[in-house]
Amino acid sequence: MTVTIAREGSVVVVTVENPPVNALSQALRQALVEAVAELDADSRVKAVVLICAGRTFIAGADVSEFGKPPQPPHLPDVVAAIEAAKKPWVAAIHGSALGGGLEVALGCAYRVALVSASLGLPEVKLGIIPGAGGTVRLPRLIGAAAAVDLATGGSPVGAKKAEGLGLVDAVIDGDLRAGSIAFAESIAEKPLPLPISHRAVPAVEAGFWESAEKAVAAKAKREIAPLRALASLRKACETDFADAMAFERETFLALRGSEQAAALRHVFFAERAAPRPPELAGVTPRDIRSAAVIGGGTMGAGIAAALRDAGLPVVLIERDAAAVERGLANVRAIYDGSVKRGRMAQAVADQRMAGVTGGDDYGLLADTDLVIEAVFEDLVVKRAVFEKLSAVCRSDAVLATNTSYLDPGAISNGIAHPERFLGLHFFSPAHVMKLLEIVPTETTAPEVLAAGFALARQLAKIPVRAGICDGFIGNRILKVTRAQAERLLLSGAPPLAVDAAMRAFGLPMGPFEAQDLGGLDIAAFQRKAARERGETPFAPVAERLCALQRFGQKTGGGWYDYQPGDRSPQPSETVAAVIAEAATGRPQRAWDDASIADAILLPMVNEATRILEERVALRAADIDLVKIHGYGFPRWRGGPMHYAEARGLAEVVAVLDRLAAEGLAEAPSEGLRRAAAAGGFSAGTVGKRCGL
Ligand code: T1G
Repeated sequence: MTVTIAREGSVVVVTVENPPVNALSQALRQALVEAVAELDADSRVKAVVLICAGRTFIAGADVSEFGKPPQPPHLPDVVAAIEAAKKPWVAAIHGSALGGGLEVALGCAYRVALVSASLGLPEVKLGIIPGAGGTVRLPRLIGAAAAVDLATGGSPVGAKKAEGLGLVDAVIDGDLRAGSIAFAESIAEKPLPLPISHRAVPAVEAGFWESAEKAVAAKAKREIAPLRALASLRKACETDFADAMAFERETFLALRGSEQAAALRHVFFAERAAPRPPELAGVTPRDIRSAAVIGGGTMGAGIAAALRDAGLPVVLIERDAAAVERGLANVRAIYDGSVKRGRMAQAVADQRMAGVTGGDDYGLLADTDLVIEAVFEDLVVKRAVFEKLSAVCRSDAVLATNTSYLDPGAISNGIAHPERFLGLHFFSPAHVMKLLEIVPTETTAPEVLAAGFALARQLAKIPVRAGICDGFIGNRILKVTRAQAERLLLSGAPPLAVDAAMRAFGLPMGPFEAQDLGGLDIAAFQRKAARERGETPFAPVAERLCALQRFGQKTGGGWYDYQPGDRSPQPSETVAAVIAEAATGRPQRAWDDASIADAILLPMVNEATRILEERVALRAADIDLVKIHGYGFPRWRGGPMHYAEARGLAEVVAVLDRLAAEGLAEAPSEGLRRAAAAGGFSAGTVGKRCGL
């Protein structure tokens, strides 16, 4: 970490360099306070430019320091020192001025930004609120309404919008350093502007806070921080600066130690580690500049759109001209939907669509870098596709299957250059869902696996390496979720209660509502394949419902009944009768939300631990990312593995032992008992049995 001071006439440029994102470590805070004192004492200095080296302005407090006691100088004091400086400080922003970085900029007399810069207060995404005046100075500068949007939503704004809000004083297009020095020279002789902390907050109309609270609560759902940020903003608008700062700091420190903050920090670092798995360090990925998708159904069209959204030209292959037209129409429908929802301009949609070429001739793929197969989930059908691809594609092209349940090794068996093959498991809708399970086979070359991870970065997806087993990571755990949900039905908890309990835990919907949305026939198809492999999937009620052609919303009834045109689930007498019959002779017990959640979540953790033991997943955090980005597990819980660790694995094992004794779950795995004894899932505790 360095802070360098350079003279440009009467303007001094203070350059911060603390890679990778100029986070406000203790050393940087100290250096900034010293720079203020030094420059205040230098009469030759008329103005100061604060600029950062590297890819971004200060991206906030150093999140990696959050687990430790805060060290002085504390950030509020650093900001106050800059604000009280005798010379005007100009914050010169490029990249992202986020959190504490924006708070430092709010301490400066002026802010200028490169046109490509962004500014924001993302603290709520880490389960905290700004802790150095963000909720206190921002409303004084840009008004309460705009401040509420920024601080409770956590999303940044671009430089132009920031200028419109009055958050920055000028937008610079070109050389930021030169532009900010010129700006500093232009204000150097002017009287210092009134410090933001001394400014009054513009009044708000009656009822503003009440309606803001409703809106923030609706968006935040169970996340605590957004409403706390709102409370701090209101305090800032209704009391004096000092009281408001004290309130903000107290709230910040309280949240910093909270479970939600710990969970969101865990996810923050897991998401940053995911694209760079240590096992691929130093491996150069194969280059992907062109792509193709085989199959224009729901998944194929979504994958084609995701590739186009990343700027790749796409060829969409289908078996014949009519199918090609249907496939192209499916892609077009995705863009039409985005335009209709105001998420994309028509011109952009047309440009994206123009980059999709349809065809039924595999010869079109002779020079394509990446081909992703997304045809019907049948081994014979998929193998036929790869036989053709194996013949026409370059030996260094990357060939991938989007299978969700079949063995990629079996699909690629016999193709030429099998080292160019891997599984890329997208989640529906593929152009929206962030998760990408990357499934190498025994022969996948490291540079091809690395290409999968690089593709994920290109598509702004969260990549997780998954080993080969039935359902990889996510769907394997989903099978346990569904089996546990059925066990609950047979022991006295009706679908409505199970779904309500899982929503109360924080999931967007319960297991039965989710199946009705996706279709019970999908899981039935997988169970059939599992039985053919000699497995005994547990789904006694679902099997009976499928026999009654109750496949969910699409058939007007599944676990629930649905009125035509109405997606709200209605309890079903038919289902209740099927459950009663299947539960005959089984012990019934009373269930509440917590015990239902335990009976579903803890067996998921148990299965996830087996997945770790078998190295189908390499890190517990990877499993958390899969469940959060692929299955709606609440981010603020940190994922099932983090949740279990935070709760205490010893307690998890004890509850599972009790459930197993009642025949309501499998007993804890050896790996889970070992992790409980070791106090966590960290590397090495779970895998000992495999000699890892
Ligand atoms: N602290 C520590 N490390 C950080 C960091 C931070 N704030 N931000 C990023 N990193 C690390 C990250 O782990 C990764 O490390 C590397 O930098 C590159 O990150 C008082 C208390 C800035 C938009 O929430 O949003 O200020 O994996 O891969 O895609 O009010 O990082 O290489 O070892 O994400 O170019 C508020 C969080 C903090 C911003 C760059 N600030 N960062 O994105 O790179 S709370 C944030 C980001 C706060 C005050 C409060 C992004 C980025 P490694 P990356 P990127």
